[in-house]
Amino acid sequence: MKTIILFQPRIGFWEDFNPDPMTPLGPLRIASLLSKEYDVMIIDQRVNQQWEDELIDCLQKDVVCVGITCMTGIQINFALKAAEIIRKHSKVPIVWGGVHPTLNPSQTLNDDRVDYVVIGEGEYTFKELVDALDNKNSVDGVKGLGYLHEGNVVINPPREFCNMDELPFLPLDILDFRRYFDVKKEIYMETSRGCPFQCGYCYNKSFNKGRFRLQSASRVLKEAEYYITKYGIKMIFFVDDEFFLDPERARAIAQGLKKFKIRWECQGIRIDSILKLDDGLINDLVESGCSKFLIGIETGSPRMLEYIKKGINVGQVVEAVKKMAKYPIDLRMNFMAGFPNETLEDMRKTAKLMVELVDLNPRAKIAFLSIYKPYPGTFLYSEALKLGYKEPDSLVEWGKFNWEQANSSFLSPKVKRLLEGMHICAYGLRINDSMDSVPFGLNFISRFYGGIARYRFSHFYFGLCFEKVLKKLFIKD
Ligand code: B12
Ligand code: SF4
Repeated sequence: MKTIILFQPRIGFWEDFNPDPMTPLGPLRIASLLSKEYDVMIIDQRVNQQWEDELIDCLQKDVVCVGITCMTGIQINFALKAAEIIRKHSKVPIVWGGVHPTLNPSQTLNDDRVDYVVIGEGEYTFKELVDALDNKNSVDGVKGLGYLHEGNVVINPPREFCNMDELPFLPLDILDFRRYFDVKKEIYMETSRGCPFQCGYCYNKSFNKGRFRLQSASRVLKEAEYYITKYGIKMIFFVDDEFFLDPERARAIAQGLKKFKIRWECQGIRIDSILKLDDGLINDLVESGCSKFLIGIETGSPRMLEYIKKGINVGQVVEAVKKMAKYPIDLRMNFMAGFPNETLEDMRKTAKLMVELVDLNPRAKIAFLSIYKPYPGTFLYSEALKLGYKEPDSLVEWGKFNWEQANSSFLSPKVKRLLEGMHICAYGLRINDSMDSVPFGLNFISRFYGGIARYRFSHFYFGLCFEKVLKKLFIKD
């Protein structure tokens, strides 16, 4: 059997705090169509300190190609380092896929550590590419593929979206099981792709062309049952961008999950979706083990909510967070600051709303206050360009795009300092979070630190920011 190597690069420091790393869904999904005909090896830099040796060893086999996944940001750096090693030890083609190569295919192809780019959903495009490479056939009919031909970038016509119900289950057997599912027995699953909303900072409009595709409830339940019974999974994290767009589907999933006695959480739920959930459905969610929603609120400024096209207002945010207070479901709220044209007054409103919401509902905590960074294919990216934002002009430059730093050129030095302070101090507003993914010592310090963080957000004061110094001292990327 010939070999396909799939490489999952590291993303950042927070991975060090998670006892069970996230399921590498991108690589597993594309492996699912190949694992019967090829020996597919996933090398995951996040779980394997010896990844370099493992990579070099694997390259000695009869390898058809190496696939690398990556999103925008420092993950690109880790991916480039791996690609360099591959180039040094082998002549196999290197295929890049995932969000960043999809948003920026031509520029990605201009790096000499890239041979092919898979644009958008990768399952069928990668399968056809692998078959073509294996059989030494032309790739010019492979939809959704980008490559260089005589020095010129060629982008084939786009591929139609796949039918998610027809995708095989994840081939978990190709993973070293203990490395992923040992502690929490938690798996990541997707049950839909895309989202019809238009948020100005989000990859969706460009990546998913605004198209929302769902798996049926019965398929979701079959897949969940397979992981639970075959692998002893006790916790599912649904990574969908918006899980509740079809409430009847959500109800059927919740009702079907009850018998398994597991816990589950979901990543994507909008404030207006929460407002539409009826009591019966929320009770079904609770009885089926749903214990956490991650919600994007983004900003406390009505002006900014409108500008970023979030499609919600502050009144709805307050109402939804209050509504959920009577249910045993944790809320983890995401915020952002540093948008183009955002003023200090807008940021002050965000800080104020964060504290207000945490007070409204004892289960509501801040997940992150992210520093807004523009990436291609979004409305706010074009807004940033109007303000003189200089797009990174190579893959290497995109790898310096650090989500933890405020370095967009449209921000003043004062605002940059403030944002980095807000970003790091927001971790302190997670106090009393179960923090199950954080070591005990850090959990203890963070509880103690909560009062300071709260003071800072209530008074919009991020001066004398010793937190930034501590982060630099103790945390590596
Ligand atoms: C889970 C998740 C995470 C996890 C880790 C993800 C991982 N890959 O390991 C964590 C929590 C760590 C995370 C962190 C962040 N994330 Co995130 N995350 C997600 C989320 C919700 C799901 C990812 C996923 O598994 N999807 C399911 C898989 C199957 O989809 P996929 O990876 O796209 O794979 C398909 C194709 O892309 C392609 N493909 C993928 N890889 C490859 C490789 C090859 C070789 C081929 C051929 C094809 C291919 O085929 C796959 C099947 O069709 C996505 C949103 C989403 N719904 O996808 C955001 C998303 C990827 N995250 C995003 C962001 C912005 C972040 C953060 C910056 C958030 C923040 N502000 O702090 C940080 C990154 C911090 C850092 N230091 O860099 C953005 C990325 C935007 C961009 N331009 O890259 C997304 C798209 C969310 C959004 N709404 O904008 N994230
Ligand atoms: S609701 Fe979420 S996934 Fe949908 S466009 Fe807005 S940010 Fe993106």
